[in-house]
Amino acid sequence: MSKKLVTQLYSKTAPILYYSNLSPPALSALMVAKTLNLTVNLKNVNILTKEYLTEDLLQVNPQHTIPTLVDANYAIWDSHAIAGYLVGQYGEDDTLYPMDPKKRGRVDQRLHFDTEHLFSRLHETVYPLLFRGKSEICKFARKRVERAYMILEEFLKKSEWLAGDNVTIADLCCSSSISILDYLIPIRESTPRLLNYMQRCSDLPHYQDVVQKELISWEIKFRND
Ligand SMILES: N[C@@H](CCC(=O)N[C@@H](CS)C(=O)NCC(=O)O)C(=O)O
Repeated sequence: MSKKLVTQLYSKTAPILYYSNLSPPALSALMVAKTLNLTVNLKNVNILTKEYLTEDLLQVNPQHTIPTLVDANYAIWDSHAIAGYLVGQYGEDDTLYPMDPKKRGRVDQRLHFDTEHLFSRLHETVYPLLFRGKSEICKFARKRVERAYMILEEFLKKSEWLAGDNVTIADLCCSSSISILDYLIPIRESTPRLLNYMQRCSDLPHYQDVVQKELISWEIKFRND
């Protein structure tokens, strides 16, 4: 495929972010960039039509995953790796991704939890709805998501934010996965800390203009189908 991807908000020197508004990891990467006041050039990729298989992206990232960031001659992918890179490269300090090994270890653990539990459960929930013509979420997927909510509730008994007393990239990454999961399988009163946490996340700068805004795209997508 040789179709050129569309570039939006173009700035000559800013990093390029291969992006989709239906991709929670892409929302996380954008939220991290915005939190750092960093301008990125968005290249919108339609994941529903597998536009991620275009030559453009394959040359940069053979794994062809969204998000992918290209900063001059440096390319990096996986939202969590992008988040850590952006803080190291453009952050004024290490608040969002601490250098202290124990604090960083805690953040890294939550980022892996996002990959292993939140995103993978989101994938198994959404994939059948988007690509296999299913109209209902299967019981097994629902149970696994609810189990993930309970684990998050346990995390939040230890600290106000997912990896400590202040916001880190763990919150910026996990909250976008959780918000889409919550849209599909609502968080219940039985996990009050998680409900309260998501309320606080919704007050974070850029949560509204990145994640909340895109939840509307999700609603439109599912309403139209
Ligand atoms: N762990 C990755 C997951 C990325 C991912 O799987 N993104 C999906 C879109 S939400 C994608 O690119 N799918 C296309 C593909 O896997 O080829 C991350 O955090 O960036």
